[in-house]
Amino acid sequence: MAEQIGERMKLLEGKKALIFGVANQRSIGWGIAQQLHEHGAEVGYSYAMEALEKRIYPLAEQTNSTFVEKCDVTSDEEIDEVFAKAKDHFGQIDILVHSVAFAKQEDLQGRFHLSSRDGFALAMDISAYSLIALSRAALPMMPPGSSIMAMSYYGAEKVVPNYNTMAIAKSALESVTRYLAADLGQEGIRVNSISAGPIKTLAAAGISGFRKTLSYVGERTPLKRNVDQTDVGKTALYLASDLSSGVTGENIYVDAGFNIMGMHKEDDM
Ligand code: NAD
Ligand code: 0WE
Repeated sequence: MAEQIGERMKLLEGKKALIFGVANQRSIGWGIAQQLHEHGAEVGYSYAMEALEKRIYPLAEQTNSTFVEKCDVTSDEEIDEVFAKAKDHFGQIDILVHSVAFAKQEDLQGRFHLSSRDGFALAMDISAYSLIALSRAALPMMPPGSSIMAMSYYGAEKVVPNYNTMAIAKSALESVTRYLAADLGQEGIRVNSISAGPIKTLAAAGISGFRKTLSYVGERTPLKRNVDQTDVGKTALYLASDLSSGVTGENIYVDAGFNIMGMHKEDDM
């Protein structure tokens, strides 16, 4: 199908995208990168730690990308640097993808009331505040019609056991999305989030009982399956493109319909 898309029909021809949060070939950010690239966008990558650099280069090559730069989103200096380099390389940014989250291992399990102050602050900084910081840095380079997007999860809205501190950070992220959408609308910039169903990635691998979560959810979605990086990538393509020109401040579920269910006929009562 992709081969049949003529140059003329490509949705993102001439667009420049900068993606934060590709760690490896399983990353949701990589699923997004592939869709954006397939539809003609030029893609740049930013990674958190030196250790990830060698993993990203071969991926970047697959999308003909030469922009791969380190940026720990907790550092204002590193954010300024990566956007200065992006300005030199791309001139402008039409698409900004935030696919970054972190909470301490101990904040993703156990009793919620034991959540620590510093763990809460760290998760909020990396997973929610960073969307504000990256958007501010990108703003001078973003022409009208540009699109910003972030990745969220159902735990932001309903209680998911063990998601704990990360859930509060995702609630904040979704709220940040709305406030940025309201503020940046005057520049013609749209800001949305995608709430993805559980997907086996590096971040998910670090979570005890994640396989159980996957099978539980997969049996209970209307589509009777889990979603994958390509499902998310295709909605990201819609949000990045002019197809979503009238959509901002939204949270779009890409979860095979899990969030609409109130009870599950699979459960014993
Ligand atoms: P991933 O591990 O591939 O991606 C997470 C990324 O966050 C990594 O690239 C990591 O380097 C980056 N990161 C962490 N701390 C950072 C920092 N200080 N500075 C810069 N980058 C930093 O896992 P993923 O599942 O692809 O996660 C991507 C996004 O999708 C996250 O926001 C996650 O919460 C969200 N999400 C994941 C799932 C899932 O089930 N996998 C579901 C819904 C939403
Ligand atoms: O957002 C996430 C997870 C993000 C994440 C993952 C890790 C693991 C390694 C953030 N920080 C860390 N810190 C680490 O040290 N998801 C949506 C995936 C996820 O995480 C869960 C889930 C699901 C789904 C945690 C508990 C319950 C369900």
